[in-house]
Amino acid sequence: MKLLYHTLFISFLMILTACGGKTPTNTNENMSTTPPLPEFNADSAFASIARQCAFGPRVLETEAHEQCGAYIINKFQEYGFTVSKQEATFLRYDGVKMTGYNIIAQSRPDAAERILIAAHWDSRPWADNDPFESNHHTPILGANDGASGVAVMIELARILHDSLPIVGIDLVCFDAEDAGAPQWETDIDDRSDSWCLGSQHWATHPHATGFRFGILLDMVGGQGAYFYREGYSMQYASSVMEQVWQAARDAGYGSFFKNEGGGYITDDHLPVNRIARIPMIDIVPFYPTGNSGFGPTWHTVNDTPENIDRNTLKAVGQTLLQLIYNL
Ligand code: AHN
Ligand code: ZN
Repeated sequence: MKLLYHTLFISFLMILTACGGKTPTNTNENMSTTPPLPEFNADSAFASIARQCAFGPRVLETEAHEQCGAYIINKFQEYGFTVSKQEATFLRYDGVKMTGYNIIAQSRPDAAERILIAAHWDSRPWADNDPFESNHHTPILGANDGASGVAVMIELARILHDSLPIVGIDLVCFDAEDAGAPQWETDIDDRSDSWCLGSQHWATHPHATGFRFGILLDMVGGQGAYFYREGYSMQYASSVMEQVWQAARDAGYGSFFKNEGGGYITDDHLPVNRIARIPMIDIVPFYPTGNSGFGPTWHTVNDTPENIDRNTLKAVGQTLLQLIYNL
């Protein structure tokens, strides 16, 4: 008994020390604990990347695209999100009309205040940045370019389900981001509008109002990835960028997020900023050296699950949880 009291007393002293040595005046205030931040599971996110890629390249109007769409919808529904399909006809750079759909998953669909998190779910029909020209017309698996962002959102949905924030969270998978004019088409002067067709459609037909801000996830699973301050994100949503970079530091992943600029990227956040007027940043890697600014596997047949780095997924996913649970 004496030993127990002794131990309790030592414990009490340790708690006091942990509180900075201040004598507690209000037990409630001092004992109240913020619940620990849930852990983003990078293995689950990786498994989702593998699942999406197993269907094959997610090119519009293919069986793989359709099957993967069903998988994504199913997952969000399993985690209690309200899911809808936003169908559209897209006009590709070469004049070919293609049908597809954005996938919209909402928590608390009636909440007036909302956060938008998005990624594209289609994959590029051509590996036009592959070192081998013979691969240029091969569709890519897009493990990093497409599946990684969707996988992070699915893992977020799994976690959020257990403890829904008051603010509504809208996870939007944009279609038809990655069918922009291929590099071999050299006589197109303005190719920027040929990308991001699903987000262009969404920005003119948003499914909800009340968005405080948005975060786009693009290629968030690459090896050696660092996220720089992308130009349009700085231009349209610098305060969102500050919040996210701060959350990264708070979560212990600040080293992945650089303070230098990373160029201007035409991506799904651009129509959201310009047309829907929602301040949205792009978490997109920048590789200062190499065959592309987006890393060695970008738009090559090597954009496969084995070239994904779980540490990158974890850094981004844990940062998002840090942000969401401290809004
Ligand atoms: C451009 O290359 C102009 N934008 C890149 C957008 C993109 C493609 N993100 C993923 N794939
Ligand atoms: Zn791409």
